[in-house]
Amino acid sequence: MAAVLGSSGWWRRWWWRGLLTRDGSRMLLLLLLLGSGQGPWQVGAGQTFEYLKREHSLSKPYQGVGTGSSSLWNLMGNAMVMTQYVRLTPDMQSKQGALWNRVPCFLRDWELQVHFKIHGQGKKNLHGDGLAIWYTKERMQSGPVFGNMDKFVGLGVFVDTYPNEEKQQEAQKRRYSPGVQRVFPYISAMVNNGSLSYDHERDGRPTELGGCTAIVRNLHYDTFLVIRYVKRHLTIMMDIDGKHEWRDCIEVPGVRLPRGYYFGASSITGDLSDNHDIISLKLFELTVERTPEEEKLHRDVFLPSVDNMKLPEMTAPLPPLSGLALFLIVFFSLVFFVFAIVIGIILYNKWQDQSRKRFY
Ligand SMILES: *[C@@H]1O[C@H](CO)[C@@H](O)[C@H](O)[C@H]1NC(C)=O
Ligand SMILES: [Ca+2]
Repeated sequence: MAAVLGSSGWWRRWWWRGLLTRDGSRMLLLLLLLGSGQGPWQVGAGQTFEYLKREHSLSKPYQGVGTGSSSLWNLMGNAMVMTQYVRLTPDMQSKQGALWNRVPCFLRDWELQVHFKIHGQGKKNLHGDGLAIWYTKERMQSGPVFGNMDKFVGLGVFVDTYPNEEKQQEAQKRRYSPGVQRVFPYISAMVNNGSLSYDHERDGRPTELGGCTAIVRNLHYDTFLVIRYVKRHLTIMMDIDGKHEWRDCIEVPGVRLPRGYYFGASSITGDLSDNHDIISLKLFELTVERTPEEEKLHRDVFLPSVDNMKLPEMTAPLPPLSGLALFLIVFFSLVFFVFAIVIGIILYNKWQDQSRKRFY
């Protein structure tokens, strides 16, 4: 099919539009046009096919959600299934909820489209804390990171609605330098091998792979997020302006994620709250061509990692002072101190001499 249709202009436009479409309706139209109900969905420059994977997807009516072992999705905490959405948390203090896929995902290249809604009574910056989308080794754990465990193993994408760090700095009467200020709500991503803690007080700044501002609360149109993982390239885009277009947020090459992890979504409220709703999660398998070199390069990994990852604020701790260094520092400090006192006495005497002279 790629060979036949690959170079024609109208077809390329279709691909592109398909790429920009999240609601499947146009996709269905195209599939009908192609006359194949289960046909592939072409998204790239002739080598990418996209299939919806029902076992990793969630949509209305939420029949596969429940507690049974036959359910595709399990709920946790305060999460509730409604007719039009799955509510992770209601707009009430100290709630947490999550939604986890029961089927591990063994796809190599995939795209997760998240249709979500965050809304509530709180005024600007008086709402929280946001929601997270997960692809992790563990599932159904509760904890402090948007309702999921800390030191998770895998990928976390956070839609953070409350600027903890900024509020703390304000309280201490300190100001951000403009270059480092992040405007909230803010989307960020983190890859963890289980060794890193998510720093809630700093909104994950020390461990973030990238991020962008995303004004997503209380909007009257639909808001979407897409997480695409192709050839170890992680791309996160959003459609939150009601324009039906994907806008870039995060792009990181060299992201190694093992297969067989679970998709999930979670949320937490504290003193501040919001309704955090998931309307749908659609996982597409992306079929991409790999050169033999890429095949070799993209072998399975057992721990998540990011190539050439320099965590900006993980500076190496200073080596402990050796005994000799400590001795020298103390010694020279003492020498300096004595020297300063001697100089001081000399100057004082001189000054006294002079003032005495002035008197006579
Ligand atoms: C886990 O990640 C940390 C921080 O990125 C790194 O220092 C450590 O070497 C990693 N551990 C393994 C076993 O790869
Ligand atoms: Ca926060």
